[in-house]
Amino acid sequence: MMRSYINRKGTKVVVTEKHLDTAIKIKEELQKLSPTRRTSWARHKNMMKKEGFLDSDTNEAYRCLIKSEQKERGVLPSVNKHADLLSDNKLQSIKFEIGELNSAKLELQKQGTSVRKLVRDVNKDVLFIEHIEEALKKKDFSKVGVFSKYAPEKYKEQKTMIVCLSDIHYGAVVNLPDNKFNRDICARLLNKYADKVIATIIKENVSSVYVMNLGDLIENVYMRNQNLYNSEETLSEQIVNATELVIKFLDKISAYVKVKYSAIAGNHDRLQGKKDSNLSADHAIRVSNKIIETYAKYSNTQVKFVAAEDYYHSIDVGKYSFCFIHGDLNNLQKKTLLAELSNLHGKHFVAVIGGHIHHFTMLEVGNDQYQVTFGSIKGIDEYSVNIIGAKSSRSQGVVLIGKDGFEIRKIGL
Ligand SMILES: [Mn+2]
Repeated sequence: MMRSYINRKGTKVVVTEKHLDTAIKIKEELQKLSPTRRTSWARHKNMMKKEGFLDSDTNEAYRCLIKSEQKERGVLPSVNKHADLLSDNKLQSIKFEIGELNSAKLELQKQGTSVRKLVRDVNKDVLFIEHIEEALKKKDFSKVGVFSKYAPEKYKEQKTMIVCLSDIHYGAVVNLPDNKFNRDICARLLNKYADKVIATIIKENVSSVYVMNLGDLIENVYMRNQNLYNSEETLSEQIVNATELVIKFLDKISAYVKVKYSAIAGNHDRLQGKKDSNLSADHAIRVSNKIIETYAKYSNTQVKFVAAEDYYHSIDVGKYSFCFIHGDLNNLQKKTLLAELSNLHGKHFVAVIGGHIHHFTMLEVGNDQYQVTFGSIKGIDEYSVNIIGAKSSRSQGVVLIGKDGFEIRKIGL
């Protein structure tokens, strides 16, 4: 069937199948470049021209035609199909657009700045919230784990465990000989971590778990210019989908013990890349926390959400106080940090625990007092290899607390 639309002059314009193919692909590519998946139709028309289609338009009738055609075709093309189209040189205009983004550093920075400005504007925009709502509608939070799989032994000392989640970087794509990472691998690793946590719960007779998220939940698409090319999904999708993985993680553990959850923000969670220009509380964790809080409130889960400050949290277990930070705003290798944070918050911390540097370190800075960094879920990336020159294994970490002591433990993944 030939498809057509009415142009501005009131003339009926018949378009070919090939026109529609190309128009849809270009629309999708443009949407990928936009944080709210909006299409710039003026740009679309220009790119269509470059592809040799002079009969496209920017008016409502044309936009409706493309939209209905997309709907009719049902499925949105996969990422692979996009890649095919690009590698087959089928869409020169898209290659040109991306090439333009890639080519000059100056141009890139200019693009980056305008993208960041857009993000800032968009954050205040109701569209961002709509997009989150849209992404959330597809989720099913009604299936909640059953709290019956395990009972701690009564005659043994029952322990508490703080389970840290750090530097998940959901949405990052890494393809190095030493490390592969994407959303599927991310989901598998979190599942594996949950299994290890459950094994520890049973082995150590743990009766309650506090899951502490140390930040960098998402990779973010606006951190560094390169992130445009090494990440998948839009910002809002990353937040929603990463949060869903956290909920699955909490859900799985909460089938064994009661679970509390708190989260603080890392540098990658900032909705504006540069730390000095970012509003102090404008971060992905705020959105993610709201989702988890709502989930905990309205489902009959054993998970309890506990609000933390944006960049700091403390947990008291028995006589011990633990301090949590992401690690980008403080230097965890500086031996006076624990004392400084204790002073600042008026608590005698036995340990300050962070992430950020993506590998496990433990520094004893006093009598049984520690400064600790736990590793990442993401593992090494091009950035850490080329720029920082650091390599490290994937790991997370837990703190086991009993009556007479605590143990900080690295969990390899
Ligand atoms: Mn990180």
